Amino acid sequence: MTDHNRITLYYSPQTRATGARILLEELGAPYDLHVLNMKAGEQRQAAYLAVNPLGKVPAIRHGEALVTEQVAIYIYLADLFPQAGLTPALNDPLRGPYLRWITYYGASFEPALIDKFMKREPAPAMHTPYSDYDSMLGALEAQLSKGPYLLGERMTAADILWGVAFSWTMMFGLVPKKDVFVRYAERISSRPAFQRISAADDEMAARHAAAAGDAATTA
Ligand SMILES: N[C@@H](CCC(=O)N[C@@H](CS)C(=O)NCC(=O)O)C(=O)O
Repeated sequence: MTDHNRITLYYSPQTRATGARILLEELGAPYDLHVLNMKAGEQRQAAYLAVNPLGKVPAIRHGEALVTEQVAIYIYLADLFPQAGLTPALNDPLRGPYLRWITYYGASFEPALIDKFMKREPAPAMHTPYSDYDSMLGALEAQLSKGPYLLGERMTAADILWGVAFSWTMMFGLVPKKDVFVRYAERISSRPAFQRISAADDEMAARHAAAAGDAATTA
């Protein structure tokens, strides 16, 4: 692996950046972490706002390219390391469905989830980007029922995104623990990369909480 492929991942534990790190591990990609302690508010300081004006992680830097938005990051990284086999090639018939379902995450699932999490009265189906929550989740359930992966027999980067997402959204009670979702999440969460990064995240999150606590006491 040549050094020009080295990625910097702007990172905070137990966030949406965790999935991006799991993907990097699955891809066997060389990467460095630029860690932000969100409990200390580092994501809202000028240095990071110059990277992502929204103050959100994940973001990656690869050479001159800066990429934010996790769906874009997944597509970018999986394409950058095609030898890992986690992205259908441009001429693969699965390429379209792959882009459809990976994009569905940011364009339909998350907006629906945030409305649910905030207990907001959703707009009429015609005015939301996701129709209504049940239709949005039902379409996903129908697709996953074909299994074992989102695109059938082949695991792709989209499964890392969705597997991680189902793990945390079921944990927070935002998505019902239906068998199909539970089995799917387990398929991804039982993988060594997921296990490794989750354990590392637990330690990093504890260190961050302690550091933020110390700073608050000495302030
Ligand atoms: N649209 C962004 C959302 C990323 C996002 O919400 N990240 C959260 C962590 S899970 C964050 O950085 N929050 C920090 C903050 O807003 O202070 C994406 O898809 O990457």
